Amino acid sequence: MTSARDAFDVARIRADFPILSRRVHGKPLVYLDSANTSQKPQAVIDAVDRFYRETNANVARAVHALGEAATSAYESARDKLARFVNATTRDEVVFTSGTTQAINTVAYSYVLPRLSPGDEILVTRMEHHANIVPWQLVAARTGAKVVPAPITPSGELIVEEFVARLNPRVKIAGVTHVSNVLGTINPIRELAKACRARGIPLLVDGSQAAPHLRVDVQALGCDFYALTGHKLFGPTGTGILWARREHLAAMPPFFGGGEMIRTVSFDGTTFADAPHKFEAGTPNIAGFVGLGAAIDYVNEVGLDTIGAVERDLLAYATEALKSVPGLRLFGEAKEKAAVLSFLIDGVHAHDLATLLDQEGIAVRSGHHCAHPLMQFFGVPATARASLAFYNTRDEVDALVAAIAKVRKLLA
Ligand code: C6P
Repeated sequence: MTSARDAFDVARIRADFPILSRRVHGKPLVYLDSANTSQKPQAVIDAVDRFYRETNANVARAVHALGEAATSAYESARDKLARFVNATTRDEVVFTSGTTQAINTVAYSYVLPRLSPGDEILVTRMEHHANIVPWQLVAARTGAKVVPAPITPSGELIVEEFVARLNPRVKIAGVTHVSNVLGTINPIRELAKACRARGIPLLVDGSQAAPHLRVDVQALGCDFYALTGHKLFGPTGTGILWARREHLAAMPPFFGGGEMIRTVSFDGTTFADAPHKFEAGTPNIAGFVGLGAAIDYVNEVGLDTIGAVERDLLAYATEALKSVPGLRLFGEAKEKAAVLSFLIDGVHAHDLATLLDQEGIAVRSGHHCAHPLMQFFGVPATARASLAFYNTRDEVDALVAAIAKVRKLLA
């Protein structure tokens, strides 16, 4: 019997992504930076293009034909995202500009009113700044503090240590589903269960999980789930905050303006129900139409297939990189997504990335918006290759060959 992976036709998939056939510095592009932002299939580009050519109008405020068509296209993206994360209802899906806005919404609207001096917000040492800094900002206003749970040298969260820190002062916990630097997949169900048993809400940063894993917020048992559309093969400036209905109902709006109100007078304003009370102003309508198309595309390829293809690529790339002399790999969790951070002895990550770029290979170098994690490993930066289902073993080979070239030059 052929497996989903064997039946996978990567050439056909790659043909769906026009940018993958371009050349960079005269070489075929090898795009290994999908954790930063993913490339977009033609179906997404077409959906955005078609929206502007045929349907463009503002949403939720015009009764004319275009206004209704635009509203229906925009709201149908909400239905798709609600199904994608298995929300209980579509009203649990708040459109945001990305994960960053989603987490800030929870920080200011849910957590800030609940914080007192001495309270704590529990995160982990592997969080992206988007899941640290918003908490620090609200903590600074209230005399609360942000506490990190430790990780192992192989990049796994120490679950017992996380659970041990869930004391009554903790008003929320925030954990990344998948680390953008290490690829570690955190045991969200287990963490959610521990949080729930103590009445502590859990926010999950799903930025790096949603493009690779099946997300089921009900099965995960978390309270908030944030994701970003541009890593999910959709347009930039899109994302969602999923939250349990009861939380959204209890949260005051964070941003005020048009289309989030019920009535406004100088004596006071009443607000629309969730999710609209969190969506002030004209949203990124075409972006969400494009994100809806991206969800259709991902569903068509199938997350199980994507998972199988990427697991295979990760195993291949891990072995290949480990064979490079002087290469240090960061993040060897048992449960891991296709993200490989590394350093080569004697070579700065930025020099490595710059020279790889000359070979047409796009990797990211730097701190990856994870300073505390860099501090943990005692390095200022790493190089990072992040893979998607449109990558190939040949591209991994090209990376390894280019690293060998750089080593000869610099190490
Ligand atoms: N990580 C990376 O190269 P926004 O910018 O809001 O779409 O996503 C922020 C964000 C939040 N959490 C995690 C785990 C992330 O990885 C990111 C974005 C990119 O790793 C850019 S720093």
